[in-house]
Amino acid sequence: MTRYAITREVSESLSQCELTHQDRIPIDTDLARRQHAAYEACLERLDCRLIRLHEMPEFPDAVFVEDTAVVLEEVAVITRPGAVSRRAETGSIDTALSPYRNLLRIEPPGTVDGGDVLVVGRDIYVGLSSRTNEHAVGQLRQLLAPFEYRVHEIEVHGCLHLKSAVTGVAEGVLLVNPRWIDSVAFDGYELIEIHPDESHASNGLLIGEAVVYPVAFPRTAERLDKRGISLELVDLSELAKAEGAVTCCSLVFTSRLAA
Ligand code: CIR
Repeated sequence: MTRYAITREVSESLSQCELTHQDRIPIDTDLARRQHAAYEACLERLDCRLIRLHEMPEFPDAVFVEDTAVVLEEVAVITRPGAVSRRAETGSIDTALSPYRNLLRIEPPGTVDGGDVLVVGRDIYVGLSSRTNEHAVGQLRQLLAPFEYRVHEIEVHGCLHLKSAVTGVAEGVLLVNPRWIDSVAFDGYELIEIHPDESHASNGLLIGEAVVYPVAFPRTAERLDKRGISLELVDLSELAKAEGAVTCCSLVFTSRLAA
């Protein structure tokens, strides 16, 4: 099995990104590119073979490839992103994924961003957010029924995506911000709460046994470290100004196919 990570170069136009819960502040695009390159190097250290897609200069948010697809073991679902400005980002993702997975697609009026889809084993949690609607949840349920996934919907408040509020950091262990979701939905998992002073700290990217995690949240990092979770720290300060985090910048999956 080879582990792959699809990434995309940072767009020159990143400063014109969509913003929902954050104010616009200047972004240093060159620094964003260097930080993104360091993130890619981190993925490579974690044994990912990179599939680097070309920049889409006219799409400020195209670096956030996570929102364009949900890649499962058996199939991948090409999303229909909630922001109209991001809809056309999916075309090249479709092409990049097609050698590795059969592709299914979300159709209008469904909208869903991959950032709202948290897959934990056979359970798929879908955040109802400003980007993701119930039509898309219904379509996901139908499309994935043959593969025996359980699709659950979760209300998300105060943040962009479900995965801004909760991500998996080890088998059966979730990192959560209880202010943005009702963690009762995740009864049965071991929950680690973020440090209350670090509201954006609940997004970590689990690859194998390690978690790619932002340097920006040392107090929550300490909690993870105490729990024995191995962290690979990255600095994504510029992409954070575009409301991005560590899961958003890649689509990680395994395949028997060697490209
Ligand atoms: C957006 O609003 O769509 C981008 N500025 C940020 C997307 C971040 N994606 C993610 O968390 N999955």
